Formats: sequence, C-alpha cells, structure tokens
Amino acid sequence: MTRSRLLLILAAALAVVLSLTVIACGSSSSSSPDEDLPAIAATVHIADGRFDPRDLDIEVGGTVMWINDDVASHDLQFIDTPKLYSGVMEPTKSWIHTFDRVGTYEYYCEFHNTLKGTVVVHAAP
Ligand SMILES: [Cu+2]
Repeated sequence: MTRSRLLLILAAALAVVLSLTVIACGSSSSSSPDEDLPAIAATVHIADGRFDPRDLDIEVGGTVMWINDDVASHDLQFIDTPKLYSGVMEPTKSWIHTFDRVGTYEYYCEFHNTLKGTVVVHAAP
C-alpha cells in the first residue's frame, strides 16, 4: 500500500467519524425540549367555536393539551375548581394541565359561554 493511499483511507475514516458526531449532536439537541414536557395523554383542539373532542376520558395523572386553532382567543375556566384556569389563549397558543385527582371536570370559555367541555379522570386500573 502506498503512503498516499493510506492517507486517503485515513481521511475517509476521519470524515465518517466527524459526520457521525454531527448527527449525534443534532439529534440530542433536537430532543431536549421534549424532556421538559410530560407525556400528553390527550389533545383538545379549539376550532370553529368548539372544543374537539368536547368530552375526554383520561387516567389519573394524565396530562391534557389544549391547542387554540381558532381565529379568536379563548380561555378555559373549570367550574368546580375555580382556581383551575388556563389564562387567555390567543390563536396558535396552547395550554397543558395534569389531572392528579379522579373526578369530572367541566369547563367553559369565559368569552363564549356556549363553548363547553368535560374531562373525566378515572382511576388507574
Ligand atoms: Cu372562547
């Protein structure tokens, strides 16, 4: 084997190692935001003036994400737990809540009081 051929092989090997390093760094940095978020048990879209789905059934400890896909701002006020409030959700904004207690949680939008939904939180099997 000539010296130049050996150098070529070494250069190729180095290029492979460098490209693998870039791929590894890229994937680890793109996955890090997910680590801050809990797993989402269910997603509710707000669109066309309604919650979709309107009624949810999740297991205790589950996290629900609401996404405002509407052109108007909305909020979520929970009826039996007044402290549970989403704040104003402008279009494209989302809000998540983790339900730590079994129960039936009815909520509505304070801006549009015909906009209602329910989350039923049942015990883990
Ligand atoms: Cu609303």
